[in-house]
Amino acid sequence: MESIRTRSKKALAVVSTIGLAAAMTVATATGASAKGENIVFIQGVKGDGFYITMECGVKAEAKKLGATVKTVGPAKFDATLQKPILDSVIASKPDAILIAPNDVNAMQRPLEAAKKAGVEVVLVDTTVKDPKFAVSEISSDNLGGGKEAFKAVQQLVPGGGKVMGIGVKPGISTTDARDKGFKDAVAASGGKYTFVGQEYSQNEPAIAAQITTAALAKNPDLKAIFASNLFSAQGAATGIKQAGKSGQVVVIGFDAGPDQIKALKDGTVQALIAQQPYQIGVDGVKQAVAKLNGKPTKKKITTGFTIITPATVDSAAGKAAAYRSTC
Ligand code: T6T
Repeated sequence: MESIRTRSKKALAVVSTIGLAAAMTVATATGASAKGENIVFIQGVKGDGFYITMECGVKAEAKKLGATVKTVGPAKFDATLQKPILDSVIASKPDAILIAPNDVNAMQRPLEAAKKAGVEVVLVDTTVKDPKFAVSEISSDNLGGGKEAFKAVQQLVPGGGKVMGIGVKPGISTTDARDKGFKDAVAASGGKYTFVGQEYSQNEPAIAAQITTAALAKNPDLKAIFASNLFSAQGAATGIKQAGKSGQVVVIGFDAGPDQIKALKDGTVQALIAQQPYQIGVDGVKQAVAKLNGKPTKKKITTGFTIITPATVDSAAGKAAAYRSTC
């Protein structure tokens, strides 16, 4: 005769088998409607409105497609900090990563290693020297963006004069292309404008502010500054204010974070070139999921930008183009 204990053990076994079957049904059902791809988004740097907005797009699209996504990023825009993060992500064996590499050279081999380890790589925003291992490269037309910045200078300072650039640091595909686009456009403009130099902020607003005040002391007749990313533009605006030159020197900034929108409204900055980071995030997840499901992918996707001026900043288009600080 079975003891109560044995019987209840058996009963328990039946219950757990049913429980397991039920759990398996749920897993299968989830798998059928969504494959549950495991994606990691590695930002260019944490706490940057551009990548925060991109993360919002990444999360929204991942939710829509049933993928899981985790976001990580270095504390500074610096390949020596981003590489170990990438290495540990590869060790965690996700299905795919979306990454904004911090340097065209330094991140090349680490990303090739990701692909070799079986992780699909989608390059969002920045790229590397030879991106052929990547599923897709998704970014703004950065060279064109630099040229657009110079067109804005031509409109705002039609008489010509001295102009300069404040970038981040050499080796970043995006800002290098913007800086080049601006400089080339100045050179092609027939001598009315003089490019007095390209400086680098190291992505630190305080350094961009120092560069600006020093440049104004050296060239009191400076007419315009092109600051090719969010933190450079933020610092350029601070420098202009510190020098008491608000409205006297034209500042064109790339990106549209809250501080930059504020500077535009208070007249320190005259135009912002807002990218579409949310869309880059959406497209990044779409490409990763397509690849993982054997569907066609696009090697290159170029997203657009919106030029925001004081006249358009409060319009629906201007508001939609502004970056987010939370999702
Ligand atoms: O301008 C963006 C991004 O496109 C660039 O690659 C790095 O700087 C930003 O993140 C803005 O801070």
